[in-house]
Amino acid sequence: MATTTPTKSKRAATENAATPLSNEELLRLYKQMVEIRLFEEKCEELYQKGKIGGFMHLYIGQEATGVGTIAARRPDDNIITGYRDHGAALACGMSARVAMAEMMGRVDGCSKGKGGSMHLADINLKFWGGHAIVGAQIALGTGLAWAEQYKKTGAVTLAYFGDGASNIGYFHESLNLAKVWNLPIVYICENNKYGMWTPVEKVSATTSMAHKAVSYDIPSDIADGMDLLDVYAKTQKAIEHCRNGNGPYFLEIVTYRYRGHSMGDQRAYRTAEEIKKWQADDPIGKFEDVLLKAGIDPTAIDAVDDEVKAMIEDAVAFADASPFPALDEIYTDITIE
Ligand SMILES: Cc1ncc(C[n+]2csc(CCOP(=O)(O)OP(=O)(O)O)c2C)c(N)n1
Ligand SMILES: [Mg+2]
Repeated sequence: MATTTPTKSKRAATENAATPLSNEELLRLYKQMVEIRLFEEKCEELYQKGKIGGFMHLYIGQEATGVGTIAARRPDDNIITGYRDHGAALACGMSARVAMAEMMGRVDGCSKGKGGSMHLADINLKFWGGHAIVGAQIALGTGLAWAEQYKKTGAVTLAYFGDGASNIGYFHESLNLAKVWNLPIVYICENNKYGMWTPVEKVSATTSMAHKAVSYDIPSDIADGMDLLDVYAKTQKAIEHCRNGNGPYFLEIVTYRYRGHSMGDQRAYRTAEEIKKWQADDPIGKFEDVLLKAGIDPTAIDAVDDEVKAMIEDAVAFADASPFPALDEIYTDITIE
């Protein structure tokens, strides 16, 4: 594919292999992962040029988690996540134009240019954002699930958070209440092995995130975050559990972020070998092999790569042509306590 980050498809697969998805759907999900990767590679470039400011946390390496889980949701199921939110926003259907305008602080962004990278959101897509306070989205997501239960909508909430966030009070209080109230929520822990630059084993009593659900009597599973089909299948099962009135479910997704915690992180705390090892299992390269095995023509894959490249260029041009918010906008859309 067209990314500057190494992906590993050898394009050698020839036999047809059955997958639970149609070829059209496989290509659509592949396109979403490529869109996230190219969007973020462009954001890195724009950040270095000073076109994007503030904090920015990249999702590169974790694309199969966002795309694979969101592909399994019903359109009225809620999605809520932390500050590493670009992947979820795009997978929920936010256009690259609107997301890029927000990244660049322009009025045509989803938060009118006032939220930036960490505050992408669009409630029409049932995407409740982007939250900068570690773990806050676990409690907010639990509230969303409670509201859906109260209104008897049948909608399930998917709340995403990191391994680091599993040590915070919000996590434990939320899981407890969700079980007590039998809430329709899937807690999705994206275990990328680090909270900022601290390895999980230094700060967590157990390195198994799924194990933490046991103490709240919440059923759990572990998915391979580099394998979209595994993520998709396990999320489907989790959502079904919740939709059938069986209460909360916990899904640990083992994944890896290729980039630093945020821009400016020198990544001195991990080795080049470790990063290489994960990249050899790249979720996009791996999924490209799934497409080839399903009999999809390589030229169709190349065409998707080209289409996404053009889409990202178009998004940058759109964002660049959009104005910055007016100064008097600074007091609108904010909550003062
Ligand atoms: C309440 C709170 N404490 C600390 C921070 C600073 N902080 C930002 S990200 C982060 C690490 C979170 O790691 P993890 O939950 O594993 O998510 P990841 O960044 O790996 O996706 C910390 C401590 C914060 N934003 N909010
Ligand atoms: Mg983490």
